[in-house]
Amino acid sequence: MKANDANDAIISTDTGRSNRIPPGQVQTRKWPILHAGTTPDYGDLSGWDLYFFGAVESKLRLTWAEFSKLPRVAVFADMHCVTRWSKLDNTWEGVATKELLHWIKPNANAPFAMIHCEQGFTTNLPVADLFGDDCLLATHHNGAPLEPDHGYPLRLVIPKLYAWKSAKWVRGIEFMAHDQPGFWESWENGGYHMRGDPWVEERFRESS
Ligand SMILES: Nc1nc2c(c(=O)[nH]1)N[C@H]1C(S)=C(S)[C@@H](COP(=O)(O)O)O[C@H]1N2
Ligand SMILES: [Mo]
Repeated sequence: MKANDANDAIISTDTGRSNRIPPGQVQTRKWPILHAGTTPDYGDLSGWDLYFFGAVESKLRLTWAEFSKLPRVAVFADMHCVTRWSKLDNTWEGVATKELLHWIKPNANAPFAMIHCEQGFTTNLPVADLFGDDCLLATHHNGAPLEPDHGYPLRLVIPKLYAWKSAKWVRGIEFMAHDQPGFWESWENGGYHMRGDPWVEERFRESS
């Protein structure tokens, strides 16, 4: 899978702003690595799959070979971590989350999703945000395959929400009628926001 397999048109939404640094954030030139737990060690990807389940018309399990055949996009986007760094000018390549709607049909009464990753990491977000025009399941960053620490072989990228929603090492997407906290959203792990819009500083959940 070569970097230039992506469509020529690069999708970009938030980068058209005159100020690209959200309130309370500081620009970083480096690319920090941030996650709970350890970096999964993948051998070959023959046992890898991506599972769509929960409130969907029919469940779907894609192998790596099947996922690799899906049409690809490129997205130019900024990345904002709730710990206050922002990394601008990222070009991601992979499969648009919207592309998956050709294959799965989430129930209309299930407006929330839970992303499931290696080692039990989870994060929740609204389905409307998951299928945003600039959202993708990314395999490449700035022309190179993702480094293991940054999510190889596959990470979610949701540019319009804080980066903890951009889950690394994704293995499943669950559709839910009711919102549930994921890992960082749970009270034990900080009580981060159920949505997480950086432009209005949705950093933490309301504690009531
Ligand atoms: N599986 C997994 N994905 C994760 C996390 C994590 O703990 N586990 N942390 C999130 C957080 S808090 C941030 S800021 C970004 C950081 O991505 P990076 O390490 O590629 O910079 O990954 C997100 N994705
Ligand atoms: Mo983060």
